[in-house]
Amino acid sequence: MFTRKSLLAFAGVLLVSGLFTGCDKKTPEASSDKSTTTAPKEGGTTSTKETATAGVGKAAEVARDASKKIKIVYIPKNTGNVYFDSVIAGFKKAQGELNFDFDVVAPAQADAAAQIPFIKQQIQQKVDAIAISPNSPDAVKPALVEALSKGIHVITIDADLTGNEEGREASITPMDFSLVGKSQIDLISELVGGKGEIAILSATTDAPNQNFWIKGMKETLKDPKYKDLQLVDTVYGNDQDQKSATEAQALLLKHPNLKGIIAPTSVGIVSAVRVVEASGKADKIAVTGLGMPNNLRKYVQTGSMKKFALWNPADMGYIGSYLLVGLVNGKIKPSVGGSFEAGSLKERKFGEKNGIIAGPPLVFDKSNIDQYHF
Ligand code: RAM
Repeated sequence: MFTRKSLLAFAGVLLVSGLFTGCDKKTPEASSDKSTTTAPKEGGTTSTKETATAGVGKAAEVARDASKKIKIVYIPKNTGNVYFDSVIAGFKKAQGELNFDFDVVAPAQADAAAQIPFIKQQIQQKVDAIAISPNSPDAVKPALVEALSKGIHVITIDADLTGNEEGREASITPMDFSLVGKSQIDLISELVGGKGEIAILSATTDAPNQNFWIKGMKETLKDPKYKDLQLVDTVYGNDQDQKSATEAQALLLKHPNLKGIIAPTSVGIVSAVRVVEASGKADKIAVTGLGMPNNLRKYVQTGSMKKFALWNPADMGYIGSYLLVGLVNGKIKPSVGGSFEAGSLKERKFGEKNGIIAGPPLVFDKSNIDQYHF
C-alpha cells in the first residue's frame, strides 16, 4: 500500500509533467473522508494500529491541555455550495477527534464584503479561532486584522488573502496554486486537440483563488506550445448556478466557434456542462475545470464531461482544525519550514508565507470517478 507521502511525491512528478493526477486507486483512502483512522479513546490513545493515527493522539493531547473547550468558527464564501459542505465535513471529522466547539456562519452570496459582518459578530462573541474562505483579499482584511488584534486566531482555508497575508496567521490551500493554471490549460488543450477558441467561466470577480489561477492560465497560454488555443472570453457566474448557466449560454451564442470552457469553480462547472449538454453541443464543446465528483458523475457517464480536476475539500477542514487547536493552545507556532501533525493526514509543513498545502490534486474521468464520493 502506498503511503500518503509517496502518493504526494507521485502526484508531484505528474504535475511537473503538466497534469494533475488522479488515477491511483489508493488516493481516495488518503483523504480524510475515507480515512480508516478512528478517534482516540479516552486517555488519548488511538484505537488503531496504523502509524497514521499517531498524530491523532498527539493533537488530541493538545486539545485536552486547554482549560476550556475551544470555539472554532468557519466562514465559507457562501452558503449552499456543496464544496464548502465538504470542507465542513472535514472540520466535523476532526471535531470528533479533538472535541472543540464548532460553528459555521456565512453569507448567502459570495460578495466581496458580505463576510465582514460575520467576522465582526465572531469578534463580539470572543470565539477562539476563525477559519475563513475569503471572497476578497482586500475587503475582509481589516476585520480579520481586528480579530487578530483581539487575540482571535485566524487562518484562511481554500483561498488565501493574496497580497494581504498579514490578515491571517497561516493559510491552507488545496494545492500549489502556481500549478493550477497550467494544469487547467493542459486539460482543455488535451480535450480540444490543442487548438481552437476557449473561454473561462469563473466564480466572482474578486475571488482570490480563481483570479490567481486565471492569471496562471493566461501566463501558460503565452507558451508557444499553446499558440493555437485562443482565450476569447472570461465571464463570471458568481458561484451561483443560475447566473453561471446564463453566462455559459451567452458564451455559446457569442462565440459560435467555441471549442472549450474551463470553469475553475465547483458551481460553474456543473452549470456549464449542463448548458452545453442541453444545447446538443457536447461533442463539439469540451467542458472542464474544477468540480466535485458527486456533482459531475452523471455527465462523465453520458460522456458530456470527459475529464476534470479537484482535490478533496474535506482535507482542508480537517487539517485546519488541527492547526487552529494547536494555535489556540500555543502548541503550534507558524514559521516557514516548521511543521505540525494533522491527525490522520499526518505532518504538514508551513511553506512560503506560512502556506500549507492540503492536496493531493486529482483528475477524474470515466475510469476512476466511481472511486470518489464527495
Ligand atoms: C468553488 C469556490 C471555491 C473553489 C472551488 C473549486 O466552490 O469558488 O473557492 O475552490 O469552486
